[in-house]
Amino acid sequence: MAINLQKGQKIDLRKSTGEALTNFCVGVNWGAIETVKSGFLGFGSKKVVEDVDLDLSCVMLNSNGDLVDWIYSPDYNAWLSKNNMPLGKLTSKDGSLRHSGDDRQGDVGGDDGLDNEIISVNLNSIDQQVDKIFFFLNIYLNQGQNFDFEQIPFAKIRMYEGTPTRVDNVHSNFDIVTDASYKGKGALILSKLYKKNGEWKFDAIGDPSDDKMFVHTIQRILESYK
Ligand SMILES: [Ca+2]
Ligand SMILES: [Ca+2]
Repeated sequence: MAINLQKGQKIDLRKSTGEALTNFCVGVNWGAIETVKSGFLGFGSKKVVEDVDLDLSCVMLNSNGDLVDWIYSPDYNAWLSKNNMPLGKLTSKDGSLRHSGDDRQGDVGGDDGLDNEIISVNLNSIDQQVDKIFFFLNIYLNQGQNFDFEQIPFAKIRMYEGTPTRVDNVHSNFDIVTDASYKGKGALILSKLYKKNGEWKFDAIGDPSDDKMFVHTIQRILESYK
């Protein structure tokens, strides 16, 4: 049975058999914004779909809270390079974390049951000095996107065994409720994997913020969450 996580809940990474969960996917599933625009006197009503481009990223920190490695979109590399910041990439240096690639729309016509962006994790090959991994989600900075997390119909994070296109066994689900408290918020610190007494554990965070760009979310994590 999959565990349904509440905000702030901490869990062990163990399968129902008791064995450690070491190879899994961290996936985020979300929907596009669909509204019905009514025409003159009710004639010509039509459904309007607004694409929702969210970006799943993560940072890997050592026990002092210093940045060791990261996964975030290479789409910003021209800007990052101009500002002397580390360039985006979709695989960690140790090969233990791999991003499935950019989804720029979200599900149209309701939840399709598959995750839109996924980071595959192999805890056995993570660089020894990594102590915490934070996962976070940002609304892609684009002039065409003028919405916040309150308007997105659903957003969920889960951990499961399988691949980005095949779900074998769901370990845990974390429904991020997009309610009024998410108004104006463009970023979400989702969760962290962390080592305690040599064993990896998971913490469902779910904190929204009004960061305009993922670099601000990274800064927030380094300052307040390490
Ligand atoms: Ca995206
Ligand atoms: Ca989906």
